[in-house]
Amino acid sequence: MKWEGIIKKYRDFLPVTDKTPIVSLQEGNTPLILSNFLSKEIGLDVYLKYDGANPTGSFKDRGMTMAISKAKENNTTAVMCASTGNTSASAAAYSARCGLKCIVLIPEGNIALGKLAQAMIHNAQVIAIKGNFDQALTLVKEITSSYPIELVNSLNPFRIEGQKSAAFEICDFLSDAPVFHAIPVGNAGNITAYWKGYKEYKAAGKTTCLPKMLGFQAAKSAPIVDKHIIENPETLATAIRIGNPASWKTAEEARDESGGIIDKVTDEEILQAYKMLAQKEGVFAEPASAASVAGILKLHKTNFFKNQKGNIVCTLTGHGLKDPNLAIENVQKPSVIEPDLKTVLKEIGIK
Ligand code: AN7
Repeated sequence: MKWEGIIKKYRDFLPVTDKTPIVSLQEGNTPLILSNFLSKEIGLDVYLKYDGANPTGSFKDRGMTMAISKAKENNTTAVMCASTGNTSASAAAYSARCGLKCIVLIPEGNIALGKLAQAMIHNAQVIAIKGNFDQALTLVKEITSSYPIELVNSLNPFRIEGQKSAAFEICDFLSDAPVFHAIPVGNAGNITAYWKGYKEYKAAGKTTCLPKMLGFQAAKSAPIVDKHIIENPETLATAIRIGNPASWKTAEEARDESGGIIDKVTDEEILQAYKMLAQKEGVFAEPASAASVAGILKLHKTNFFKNQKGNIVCTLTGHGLKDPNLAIENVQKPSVIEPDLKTVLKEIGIK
């Protein structure tokens, strides 16, 4: 089958018309990988929705194809976002594809190297603020509400519309909805989008059930779990270093309507899951993505999945290459040796 991106595939579920110029990089159709290690460990079939395999390396492309297509339809000339990195990379790429000006506000020093490189090479205007994501988003909201610049953060409803396509793909692949869906939570747009997608697919008769949504925040950036705004959020998973999520309320709705939970995982648990995915599954996802896996492992320890059957899907939201520094910091450095046969053989344990 020819794959032309999520808008063409799921057009009946999306607010597009014949007049919408579709701006696409053929996003979506990402792998749903059965995790042998996690399935054995937990006793249910655990699938990894590897959205790092999208064109710019994160799930943001699903929402961005919609937001940018609609911006073009409305004759917008400039778009703007605040970002912990992936939104800015995606906005910059889709803007470049259709000749839009793209302005991004990022928290200085807290965005992974790969994401910064992407925004810059796609020629976005990148502005680093001496503050955090929440402050950047406040500024962007103010500017886009006063000037003719389109907001492309997930407060833009077209972003959520596009992102719900990941839930459709999972249901199409499994022939029904999973029993549990685990997902990292930062600004909470994605959990909102998945829940909307699952509900719409069921209403359309495409599935028979709905999953329980399991959201996971980083322990020191967990406003929804802690029930208050975090002024100075911290975590090595910089993608979800967010203290006042824009979609807070709809994330709680997804949790409560689905009978799920939103919990938190420590940086140590995130790192462990991050390494496990790379070393036991061959799947390199960025640390924020590993929060979903860290989360189900945490729940497993409390017997949460005991006597449960069926599938768990974990969304891996971004590619591991986004944050090369973190990978290198957390493994043994290569040994440096003389370039002769004897020394190399000795190094690999052949006498
Ligand atoms: C890899 O790019 O907020 O809960 O500005 O990059 O929908 O915010 C990124 C978020 C999870 C959290 N995993 O998703 C941004 C930004 C990765 C991410 C999240 C993000 P939301």
